[in-house]
Amino acid sequence: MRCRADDTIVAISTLAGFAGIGIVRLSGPAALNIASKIFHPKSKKKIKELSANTVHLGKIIDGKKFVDEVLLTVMKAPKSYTREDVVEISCHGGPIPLKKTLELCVKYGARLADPGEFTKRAYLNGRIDLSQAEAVCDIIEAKTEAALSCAVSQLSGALSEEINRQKSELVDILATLEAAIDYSEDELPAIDGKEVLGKVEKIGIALEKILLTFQTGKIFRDGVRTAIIGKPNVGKSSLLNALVGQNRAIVTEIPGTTRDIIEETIDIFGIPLILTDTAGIRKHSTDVVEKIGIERAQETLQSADLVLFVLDSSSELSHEDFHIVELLVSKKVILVLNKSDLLKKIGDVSELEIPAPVVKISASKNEGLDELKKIIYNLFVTSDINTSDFLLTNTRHKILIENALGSLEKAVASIKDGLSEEFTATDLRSALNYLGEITGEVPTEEILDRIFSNFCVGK
Ligand SMILES: Nc1nc2c(ncn2[C@@H]2O[C@H](COP(=O)(O)OP(=O)(O)OP(=O)(O)O)[C@@H](O)[C@H]2O)c(=O)[nH]1
Ligand SMILES: [Mg+2]
Repeated sequence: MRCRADDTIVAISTLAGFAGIGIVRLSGPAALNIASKIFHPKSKKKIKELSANTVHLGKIIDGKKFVDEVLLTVMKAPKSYTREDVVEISCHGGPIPLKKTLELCVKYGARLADPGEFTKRAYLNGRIDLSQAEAVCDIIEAKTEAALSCAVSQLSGALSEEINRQKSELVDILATLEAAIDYSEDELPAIDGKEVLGKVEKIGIALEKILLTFQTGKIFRDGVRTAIIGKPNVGKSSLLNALVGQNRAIVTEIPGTTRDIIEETIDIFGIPLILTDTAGIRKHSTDVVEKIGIERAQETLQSADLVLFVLDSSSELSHEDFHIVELLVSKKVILVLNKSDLLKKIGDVSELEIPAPVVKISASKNEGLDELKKIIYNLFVTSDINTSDFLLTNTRHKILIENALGSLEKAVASIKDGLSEEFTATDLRSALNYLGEITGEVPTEEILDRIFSNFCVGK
């Protein structure tokens, strides 16, 4: 798998649009050669003779046509992101100069990079392992600073180190077992089954400990999909606006104001909360557009991790509130009693028979929101978590650790049953392989394609 690519790839590595600068990035054996065909440095130096890690002012030229004035950065193998020769051309950040420079690179022999291909090369060339490559994607997509901390810790190798520690323990046990299998009893002292058992169980405990961080890790990485649900006019859009801190959704005193889904992401003590405001749900609407809105609200509700069920505390519970309760089966819910600044008429909400925390707020007066945020955080983060410690955030890693644990359990059973060492060794080897897949020791093309296709082009 670890083989050097012989082609040179190119991509625009910055976001499409209008900006101060934009970067075209080349990586591969012909990077400098291609640059020499299109870049004329002001210093008149030869491109191939430029030292590593230097930046040069010059022009991109198409034949005789001046395309853009740029800065060209040279990095040489193996001291670059991909461990190959890399050239980064910082153009003016408009779509045309970038596209033109990209096309010129292709004209002189570069191939358009696939999504994530620069990072894939960094991995294939052994600069980072697979879990670190995956962390690069998480860094780019981090929605909060806490999510960034998790991803940066994974990039720095915190997860890989822990996995490698457990792998090395496994290799030690396997070495003992395999020696016993290969040599006769007279040549080697008998294996102490209890000692092996103790060691295997210790690895199991360490892996369980990593697994325990997953629930929180995943929430920091992916966020909580939160639907604001309630009958018309209870203040759902007002709540969205209050949480977002701006007038994002239209608020009026007319029931049925919101029709479409409105989505905004906010940061709740590090958790990305992906909030959606929805149309007020009522059973009997004759308005065609409102009906579609209600259908969308119900779909949003189904896919939500959390429902903020908003009630108007200044009016009595109605059959419409009870109708919504029927839609909330097996959902994580917070009952939000809005309009707490008005006279309370709502009565006892335990009649709704929803086992959910209750919070009183006034969306229009910005009251009770901190309390609501604390409740949300505590619903999802149950233990004291320090996001600078590493957290397991990736479902692929979680499944592999679970599989490894399954193999360890089988190994424990075979030791306890007094089966021959070969059985134990087979299970331990399979646990070792699962752990190896996390860091990508023996990856398949299929796994690599799946992982890197999630990246953006140019990374
Ligand atoms: N007094 C008071 N009025 C509020 C509060 N929150 C919202 N309102 C008022 O209630 C009315 C409805 O607010 P919206 O936020 O549009 O309610 P909604 O649930 O989004 O309504 P639909 O989109 O029609 O389903 C508006 O007149 C708001 O000003 C509050 O905390 N106190
Ligand atoms: Mg609304």
